[in-house]
Amino acid sequence: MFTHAITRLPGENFADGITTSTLGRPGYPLILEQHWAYRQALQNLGLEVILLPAEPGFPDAYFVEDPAIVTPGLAVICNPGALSRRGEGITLEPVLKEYRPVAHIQPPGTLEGGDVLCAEDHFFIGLSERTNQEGAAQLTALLEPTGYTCITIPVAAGLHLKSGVNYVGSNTLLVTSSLAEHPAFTRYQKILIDPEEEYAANTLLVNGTLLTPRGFPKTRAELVRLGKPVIELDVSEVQKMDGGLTCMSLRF
Ligand code: CIR
Repeated sequence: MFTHAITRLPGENFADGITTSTLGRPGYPLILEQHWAYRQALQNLGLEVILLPAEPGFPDAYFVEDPAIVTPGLAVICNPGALSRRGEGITLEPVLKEYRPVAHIQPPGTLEGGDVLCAEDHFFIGLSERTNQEGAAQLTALLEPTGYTCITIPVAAGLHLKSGVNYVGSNTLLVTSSLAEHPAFTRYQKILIDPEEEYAANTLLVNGTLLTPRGFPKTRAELVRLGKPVIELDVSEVQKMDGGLTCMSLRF
């Protein structure tokens, strides 16, 4: 069970963050509303939600999932592959230190939390434009002694590994077709995402409830079939910045 979530307020300049999206420029009042609803949903699921102030120097910093990883025994400050995001971990570190011992990914290793997917006692680490083999090896060396197994997965499409696959409990992965056939996923049940709904692969399991982006009815119907409560959240402005539901919090 998660008891805490760290979040960060999007700054007024959040639209200056990195994006490949062609959905248009996002609006500030609307992302604040969507971020509030997201925090509220986590709180309703029993989490204490920590809200950090915006970081004007780092427009992507409200995607707190990328600069750090938290496991039951450890917090890891990442070295993001995106140059404009290096340094986001500095203000997260003192907060994480209140809860966990903190380790660091060192250059030339790069790693972003969006590439790190935990399924029970196993970690999948995406090798992407943001996360390299050296970063993955450093994380593996930190996690394996604490009882986890780790495996790397090449990310050919999308920003991060979790843009294309997420664990939804019950030994089941919600996965896009480009990742579904990876041999590391053989032992899981799979919900294959409809090609028109790929964004919904970024669905978040929190204490037995699934948070999924609004507007993806086929995925929603599949998730409902799993028998867990499903909550839809509008994250249109977050999607415009290539982000999603997992990216906006560190759960532990
Ligand atoms: C970036 O490109 O770094 C941000 N605009 C989006 C990060 C999304 N994070 C995530 O998927 N974990």
